[in-house]
Amino acid sequence: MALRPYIVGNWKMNGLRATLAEARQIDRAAARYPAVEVGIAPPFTLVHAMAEATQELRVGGQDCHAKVSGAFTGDVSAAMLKDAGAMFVIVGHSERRAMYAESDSDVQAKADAALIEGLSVILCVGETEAQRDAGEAEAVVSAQLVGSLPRGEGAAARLAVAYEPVWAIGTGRVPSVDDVGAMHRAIRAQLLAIYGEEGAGVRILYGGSVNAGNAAELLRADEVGGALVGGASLTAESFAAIIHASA
Ligand code: G2H
Repeated sequence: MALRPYIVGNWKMNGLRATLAEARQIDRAAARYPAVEVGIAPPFTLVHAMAEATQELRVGGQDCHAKVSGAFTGDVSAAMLKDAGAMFVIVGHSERRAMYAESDSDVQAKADAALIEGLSVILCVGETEAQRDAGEAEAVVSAQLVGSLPRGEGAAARLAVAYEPVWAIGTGRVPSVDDVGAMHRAIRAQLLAIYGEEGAGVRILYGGSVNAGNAAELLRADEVGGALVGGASLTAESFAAIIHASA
């Protein structure tokens, strides 16, 4: 793995079960592994406090609105995330795409807005089980990349792509290492085609039921530059084990 591994916890809507106390412990664990970059995307309500309470962690948002401000009840802009202390934002997670009908162009607008505000971006892509069974996985992911990758000047330098097969999210099922490697190679080829040489520096994370038991094997797959971790990032013990496995 040529690039520094990037291990990011996506706490989803678990800001009561996972708390700042857990984040502080994860922060101490991250300090023991300087060769690994560690991030957590907590619910919005914890972003500021977590950024204040930790030293090593990159703190991020799980989504943002594409506009800077305005009458968008319930939404949070990239500028507001930045103001709260966030360093990155996840966009295009399949839960957002499915539950809130976010299109590729919506995701692209969010990624562009985040980059303009100085945040880094983790852009999620991934196929459903039906699409994989139909042999369409690579075509689906390719179309998502074409439609949602940010294209502004220097975008690749602050971008990571997370490959998260929808059928592996929260299910305990993971693709084979060969399948992960094949998809990550295809994503790399597309990044190079779109960004030229800069595409080589974009980390491609694997996400979907990563845990302390499977992390080391998944991280060895071709072109896997880290992991986006949901359930197993909610306790310091399991998340620290994943950080250890990536080091
Ligand atoms: C996939 C992942 C985190 P989990 O959504 O982005 O969640 O590890 O719980 O499958």
